[in-house]
Amino acid sequence: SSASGPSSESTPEQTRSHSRTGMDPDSIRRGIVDHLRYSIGRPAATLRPEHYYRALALAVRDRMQDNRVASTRTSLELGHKVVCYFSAEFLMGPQLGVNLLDLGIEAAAATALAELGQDLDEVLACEEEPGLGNGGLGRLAACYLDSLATLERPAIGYGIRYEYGIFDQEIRDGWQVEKTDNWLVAGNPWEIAKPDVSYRVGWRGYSEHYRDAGDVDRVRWVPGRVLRGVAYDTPVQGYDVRTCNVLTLWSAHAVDSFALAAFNTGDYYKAVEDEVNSETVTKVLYPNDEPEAGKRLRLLQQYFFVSCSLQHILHILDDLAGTSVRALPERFAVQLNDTHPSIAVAELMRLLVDERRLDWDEAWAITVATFGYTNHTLLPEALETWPLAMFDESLPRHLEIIYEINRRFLDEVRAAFPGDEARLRRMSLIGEEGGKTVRMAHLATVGSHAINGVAALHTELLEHSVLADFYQLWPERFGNKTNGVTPRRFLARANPGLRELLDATIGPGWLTDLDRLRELEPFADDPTFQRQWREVKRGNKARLARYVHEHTGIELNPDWLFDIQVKRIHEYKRQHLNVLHIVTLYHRLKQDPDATIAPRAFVFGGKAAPGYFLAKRIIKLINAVGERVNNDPDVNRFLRVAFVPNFNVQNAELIYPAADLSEQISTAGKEASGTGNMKFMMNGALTIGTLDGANVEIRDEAGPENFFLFGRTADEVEQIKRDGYRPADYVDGNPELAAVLGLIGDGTFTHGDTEVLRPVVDNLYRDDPFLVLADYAAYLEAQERVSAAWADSAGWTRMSIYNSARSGKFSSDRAIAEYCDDIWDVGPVPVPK
Ligand code: B1H
Repeated sequence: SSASGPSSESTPEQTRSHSRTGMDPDSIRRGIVDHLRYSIGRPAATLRPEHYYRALALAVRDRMQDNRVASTRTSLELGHKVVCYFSAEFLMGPQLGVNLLDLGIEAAAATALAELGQDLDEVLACEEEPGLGNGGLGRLAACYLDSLATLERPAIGYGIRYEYGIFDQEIRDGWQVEKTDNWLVAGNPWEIAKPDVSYRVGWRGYSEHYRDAGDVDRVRWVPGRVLRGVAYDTPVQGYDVRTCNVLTLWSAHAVDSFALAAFNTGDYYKAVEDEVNSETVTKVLYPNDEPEAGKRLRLLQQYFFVSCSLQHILHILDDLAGTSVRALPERFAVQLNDTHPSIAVAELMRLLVDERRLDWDEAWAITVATFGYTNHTLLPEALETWPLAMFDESLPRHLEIIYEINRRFLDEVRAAFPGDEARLRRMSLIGEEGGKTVRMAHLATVGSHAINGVAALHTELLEHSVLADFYQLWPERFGNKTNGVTPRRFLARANPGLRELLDATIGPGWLTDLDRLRELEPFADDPTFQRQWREVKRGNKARLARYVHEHTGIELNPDWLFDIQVKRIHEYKRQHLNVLHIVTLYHRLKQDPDATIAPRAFVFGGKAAPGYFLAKRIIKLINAVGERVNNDPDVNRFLRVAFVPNFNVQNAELIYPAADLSEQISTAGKEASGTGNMKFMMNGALTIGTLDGANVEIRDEAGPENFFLFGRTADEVEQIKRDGYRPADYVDGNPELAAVLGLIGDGTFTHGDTEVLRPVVDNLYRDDPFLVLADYAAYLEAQERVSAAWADSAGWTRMSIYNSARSGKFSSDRAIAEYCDDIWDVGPVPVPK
C-alpha cells in the first residue's frame, strides 16, 4: 500500500521504524503476515498456532532490534560504562508475553492476531521456555537483566547457550522421572546467531617462557586443545523505554577444519570427531542446585564462556578508537554471579599479562577494579573447589597465575596479621585439607573490589563465617544487596486481575516504582476494595485449580486456603517439615471423627537434582501422602495435597498469584535469600517462615503482625548443633510427632510398603541435619495461628493487602539501582525515542 511505502525523503532507518515495525495493530498484522510468508513459508491452509507464535515473535523481535540498534549506538557514541553480568545460568522463562508488555503492544498484538483468526493466549502457550538455569540464582540473573534495561542501564548478560536446559520433570507413581529438555528443536525465534562474533578458547597444554623483542621474560600458554565459541544474541527490552540490552550466550564448536589441520596433521576423521567432542561443552546444563564436585566438563563450561566473554569485551574496547585496555574498569563493570564464572579473575590476568603484555601490578589493579562478586550460598558443600590435579591438567597456565596471585595475596595477609599461620592456611586460594584444591570463592573474593551477599542476614553471616577472614582484611569491600524480582513478569504478567485492580485504584505508576504500592494501605479495610481483592485472588485460585486438575487429576476448591511451597527440593528447604504438618492434620482427623479444621489445599512443586537420593524420596513422600489424603473421605473434605509436576517459570506465573500462604520454612541460616518468598508477597500471600534469608526483611517490611514467624534462629541452630543435637529426644518427648513418623514409616501412605519412605524417617530420627524435628512443634503452633487468622476473612484480606502494599523493597529495580550506585557506578542512559 502507498501508506507503507518508503517516501522519498525518509532515510532507510526512518522507513523501518515508521512502517515496517510500527506499534499499531495494522503494522503488527503486516509484520506477522510477512514473517508467515518469508520466514516460515507455509501455505495458509497449513498454519497452526505455533506458526503464528513464531511469526509474532519474529515481528516483536524486529521491533526490539530497532531499539537495540539505537541503544548500542547511544552507549557507544556517548562512551558510557556497560554492566557485564557473568552467569552460568539465565532462567529467562517465556519471552513473548513480557516483550509485548515491555513494548506496550499487548492489546495491539491481540487485535492483530484476532484479525488473523488467532487467539493471543493460545499463541502465547506455544512458547517453549528457555530453562537455562536451576532455580533462584538463574532466575535472579533474568530479573536483573529486566531491571537493567528498564532502568536504562547499558548491560550485557553473558552466559552459556546450553542445548539442553534443566530437565523436564514427570511424576510417575509418585516418583520424579527426568526427561531431556530439547528446547531448541522447534527453533528459537528470539536469538540471533552471530557467526562473526567468535573466539578461540584453549585448554590443556603447557606454558612456555620466552623473551620478547624488548628482551623481557614472558610466558605464553600453548593449549593442547582449542574450541571456538559463537555468540547468540537475545534482545532484552526494558519496560516503557527505548533501551534494549542483550543477552549473549556462547555456543561451542570445533575450530574450522582448516585450522584444525595445523593441530592434528590433517586427519579429517579425527577432525570430525573433535568437532563432535567440542560441541559437548555447551550440550547440557548441570541440574544441581549446588555444584557436583570435580566434574571436568563443568570447569570447561565455565572457562569457555568466561574466556569468550572477556575476549569479546576486550575486542569492544579495541574497537573504540583511542581506548586502551587500561580503561577497562572505566568502561565495563563485570559482575560474577557466584563462583561459577570466577575463573575470569585468572583469565583476565592472562589476557592482560601474557597477551597484552601489561606488567603484573597494573594488570592486577585493572582486574580488581573490574570485578564484583556476589556470593549466593553459605552451605559448605556448595562452595566450589576444584581438585588441583584436574585444574592443572585442564588450565595449566591459569594455575600458575593463581599461584602468583596467591603468593602476593598471602604476603599482604602476612603483613596485616604477622605470625598468624593458621589464618594464612584458612585464606589461601589453595586448600590443603584432604587433597589439594583450588578455592574458587577465595579467588573471586581476592579478585574483586566489591563482594556482596544477597540478603541482610546472609551478608552478616558471610562476614562472620565463610568469608570472615577476608572481611577482617578488607571490610570496606563487603556489602549487602538484598535480592529482588521483577514486577513486570511476576505481578503484571502473572496476575492480570491484580494489575487491573491496582491500575484502577492507584494508577499505573507502581509498575516502575513498586514502592507506590504503599498507596494501597488506605484501602486495606475498605469493604469494597477488600471484596475486589478477594475476587482477584479467587480467580487466580480457580485458574490454578484448573491447571492442577488438568495435570494431576486432583481437584482443589478455590474457596479453601491455598498453602503453597514451590522451590527446588532440598533438605535445607524442609519440604518434609511441611509434610509432617499435613500428616499431623491427617492423624488428628482420623483419631477424632468429629474433628473439623479449616479446609486447606497444600500445593507443592519443585525439581530434585537427579542424583540427590533423599530429595527424590521427599517427592515420593509428598505424592504418597497426597494420594492417601486425597482419596480418603474422612479427610479429603478438609485436606487436599497436589504436587504440580515440572515447576518452571511458565507455571510459576500461575502458582504465585494463587497462594494464600507462602511456605518459607528453611532452617535458619541456610537459605541465602530466597526470591520465591518475594513473588508470593507481591501477589498478596502471607508468609509462614523462619528468620532466614530475605524472610527477615519481608517480615520487617510487612510488619510482624502480618507474618507467621516460627522456629529457631540462625544463632540457636548453631548452638543446638554445638551442644550435640539429638533428634530422637524430640520424638521421645512428643507423642504426636512419634505417631506421625510412625505413620510415614509403617506403610500407611505406601500401600503397606515399609521400605520406600524409611530413608526419610531414619534420616530425621538419626541425623536430622536441618533440625526438622527441633522446629516441628513451633511450626505446628504457627500453623494454628494461620488457621485462626484465616477464619477472619476481613482480617486475612487486610493482612494480604498489607503484604502486597509493602513489597516495594523486593523489586529488582531497587536491587539493581543499588548495584549500579554502590558497585558498578553506572547511571541511566536514556535512548531517545
Ligand atoms: C543459590 C546456588 C547455586 N545459591 C550452585 N547457590 C549451582 C549454586 O549448579 N550449581 O552448581 C547452582 C545454584 N543457588 C540460590 O541463589 C540461593 O539458594 C537462594 O537463597 C537465593 O535466593 C538465590 C539467588 O540469590
